[in-house]
Amino acid sequence: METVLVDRRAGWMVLTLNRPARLNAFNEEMHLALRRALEEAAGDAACRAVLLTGAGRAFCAGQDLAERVQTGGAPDLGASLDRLYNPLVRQLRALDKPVVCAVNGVAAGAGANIALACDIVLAARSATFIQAFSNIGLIPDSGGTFFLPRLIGDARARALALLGLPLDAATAAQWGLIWAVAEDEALAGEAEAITARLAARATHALGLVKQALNASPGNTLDQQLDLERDLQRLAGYAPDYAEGVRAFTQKRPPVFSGQ
Ligand code: T3D
Repeated sequence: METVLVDRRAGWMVLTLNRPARLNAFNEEMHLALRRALEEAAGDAACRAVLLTGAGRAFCAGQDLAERVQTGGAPDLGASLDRLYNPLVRQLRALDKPVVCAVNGVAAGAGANIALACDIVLAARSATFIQAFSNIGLIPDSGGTFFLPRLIGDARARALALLGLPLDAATAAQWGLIWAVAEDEALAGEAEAITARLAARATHALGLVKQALNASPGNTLDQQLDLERDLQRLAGYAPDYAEGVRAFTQKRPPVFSGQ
């Protein structure tokens, strides 16, 4: 069975984590399959947006703990982060096209934080987000200690990380952890509509938007203004900017090539 299903649509791709019996927990094979699929999306000019979701009743339950039952010496989890989780988070953030995450059910541990690494997160009303790490004696990884305080503030980040309790989707949206909630039966359709809309937009510019926002937390205002100048220069040279202005002045919808 494929651990990541790849479904090519007109201008975009759906990647579905596919280990439903284990709530799509990550084993090494699924890590590598997801990385390969994202590389393919990155290298394919015809793919202008990505939708990430899970098969079955969960989005992803984080690391497959069946692989971590200790039979001998303690594992080096730092090495696992270095080799598998951290490259995946970096890859999602660096992808120069938007990634939508449709959280179709529970997102726990690294599964929650990989969702947060995506650009737009839409969750089913029944979905929950669990910083499950401390429940098994670990700390939030896959960017959790970076994303959580920036998205929802230190007080809420601390409580989620220390208590390891589920956060329902409506509260996650209300707190600003995610973009929005959809009714369970509407989630796939709404996520697909968002992804298709993104795929028809000025892809090159959207990649630059990601770059600017990714850099923002570590920059001073002066540094960020300089970065905006540099990226806007690139955007201004691109064909889609010319098309955007032309379409505006001709009072018609733009037809972006993605360039
Ligand atoms: O190790 C490293 O490389 C370092 C990196 C670590 C990153 C991490 O993600 S650490 C955190 C790992 N994840 C967790 O601790 C979450 C564990 N799972 C849960 O807490 C619960 O399963 C959920 C809250 C996610 C869902 O609960 P519930 O009651 O809806 O389902 P369930 O009955 O617990 O699970 C259903 C099945 O999925 C069950 O299998 P079974 O009994 O039907 O054969 C369960 O064992 C399996 N499952 C769920 N999560 C995992 C899992 N199997 C392996 N690994 C899992 N993470």
